Amino acid sequence: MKNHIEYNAEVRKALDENRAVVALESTIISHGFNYPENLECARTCEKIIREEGAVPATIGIIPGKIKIGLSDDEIVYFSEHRDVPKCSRRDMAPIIAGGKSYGATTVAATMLCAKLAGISVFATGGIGGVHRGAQQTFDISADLEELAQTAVAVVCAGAKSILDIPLTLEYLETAGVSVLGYQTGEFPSFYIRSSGCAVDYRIENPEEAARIFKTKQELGIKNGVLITVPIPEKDAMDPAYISSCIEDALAQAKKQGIRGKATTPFLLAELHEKTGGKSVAANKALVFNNARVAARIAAALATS
Ligand code: PSU
Ligand code: MN
Repeated sequence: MKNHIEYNAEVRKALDENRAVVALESTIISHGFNYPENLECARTCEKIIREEGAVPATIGIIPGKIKIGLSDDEIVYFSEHRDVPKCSRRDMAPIIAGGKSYGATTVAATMLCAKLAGISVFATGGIGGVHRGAQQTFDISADLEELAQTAVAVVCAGAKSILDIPLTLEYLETAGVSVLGYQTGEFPSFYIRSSGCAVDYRIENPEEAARIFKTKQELGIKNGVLITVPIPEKDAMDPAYISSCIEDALAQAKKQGIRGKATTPFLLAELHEKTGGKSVAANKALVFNNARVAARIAAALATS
């Protein structure tokens, strides 16, 4: 049976030797930032993971297959082409079978690919979640369903308050996903460190995260673990300011009738524009911080 996966040599070797590997997504490259910040961000994440002694594996779809560990040229392609389709779980088979298109993998699709490749730790910025107004729109990110069924530890800065955070946490509770706070008791909300919502468990260091993930595996619990890391204090934005920008972005989305998979990229782009780049700086800082924490967790897992 075809497994549809191509590995870069460095990642393949690290996996064979049971060394620390950290997965990274490609939707954040094609749809999360503009060029050239997206390229700089993707390269810097890889560099940070290497500095910590782990191997980065940026994941995306190249024509006809999943690539585990995009080459630098491929990363350049994803950053220069904002028309690469955003690819979640439901898009994987059609895009790969079609054999022609690249695909920028979301958190959900990247988790799926990481699991297929035997990678346990994945760093990103923020996860998708339950959108505000989901009672009417049914807009709930496939990222949550993926966390419900795929055994990967996702390191993120929580979720943006473009989402309904209390409902997102309710969903994760129903799905049986352990939500951990890395040196915090509060679920972080991306640009700011707080959300007013508690996490299930506070952890203090990478070893604790690794121990929890390993225990979950030993117990045969098949779902993911969410490790939430607050943005570093010095990079956090002013809560009142960002919250008013988010309200504006949501109003704009409603006015323009933005729906479905376009919603999250639209809201991100609106925020980037409204804050005149301030949100981009914060976004980069938190992604880099998550990459570092994820590399340390992967290292702790590899030696446990
Ligand atoms: N949240 C962010 N930045 C992002 C995304 C989410 O702060 O780039 C991306 C991730 O790839 C995530 C996807 O998996 O958006 C969620 O999209 P949707 O809400 O359509 O499931
Ligand atoms: Mn959606």
